[in-house]
Amino acid sequence: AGGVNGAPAPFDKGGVKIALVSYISAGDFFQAYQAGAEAQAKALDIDLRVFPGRQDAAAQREQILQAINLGVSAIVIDHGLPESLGDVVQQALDKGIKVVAFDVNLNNPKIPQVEQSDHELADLALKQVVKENGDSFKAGYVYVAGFAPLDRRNEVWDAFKKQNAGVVEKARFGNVSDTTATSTADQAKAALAANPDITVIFAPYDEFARGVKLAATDLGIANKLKIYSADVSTADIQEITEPGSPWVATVATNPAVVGAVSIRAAALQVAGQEVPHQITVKPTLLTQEGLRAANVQTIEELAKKVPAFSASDAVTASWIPDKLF
Ligand code: SR1
Repeated sequence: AGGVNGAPAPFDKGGVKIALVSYISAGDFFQAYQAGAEAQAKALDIDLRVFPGRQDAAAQREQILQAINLGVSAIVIDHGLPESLGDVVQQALDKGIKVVAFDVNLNNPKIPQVEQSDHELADLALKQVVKENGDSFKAGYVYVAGFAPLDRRNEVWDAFKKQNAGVVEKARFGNVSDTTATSTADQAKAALAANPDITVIFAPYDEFARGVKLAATDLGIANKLKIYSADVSTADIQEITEPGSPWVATVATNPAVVGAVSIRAAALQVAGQEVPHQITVKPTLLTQEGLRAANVQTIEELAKKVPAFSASDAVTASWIPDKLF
């Protein structure tokens, strides 16, 4: 470890141990988030210990205890169930370990919360829904309660339905597991077969949208359905832009940028510098039409065209390299 020139202690010497403890590792979003965290850690000469998520609350608790025992200086907690984390997170704080939470509400003033402005994300998606479908249609909605970002997006969906009496939610389904897309596809197939009048699906997680698209294609109804989602990846861009795709828009950040921001929030705290309690990475609306017109095929191409996909100005400092992608 050589450290970072001009950085405050302990980053001047390098080798600072930080843990990334995830609840979910499967899927494009979480893999890109981890890759971004790793890139930012490398740029800061951090010894990043990654604990892969298995959608298992008990395993995540155990991993936090392991990280404490490893003597890390900070822990980034990526998703999880707040009720099973409170006491182990408190143990970390009591030992002077800094904690950052991404998309899990730990409700502790000492823990900065990173999020993608989920209310704005859902609002942008639903404005696009109205632009393309009017304010009167039959909808399907994909949701699983208990995940902070999905719960925040759900608040916006509930308010949207109240404000638009012509929007009727005919079916609600969803599954979060290590096979989210295929399990959601099975549920979507049943819901769409039972409700042939559904024309719009709000699926605010890319694995959900991928599942619904699979179901619509299998049922041969892709041409009468429009899917609106959250998140983006290279694979998503290909699914959105392919001919005849029902996936017409998504609202997203670059998850790698969010991963990098989470590590920066941890590093700043370890260096004894100020970090805001609420850290937001703002999402951008990406439409099928816009992606096709710009001939964008990968997340790297997107990063070249949309500055928000290459970097965020959240929690930066002069000593932190932040041009990573
Ligand atoms: C199960 S929660 C999935 C969401 O977490 C992140 O916020 C991503 O945006 C994804 O949609």
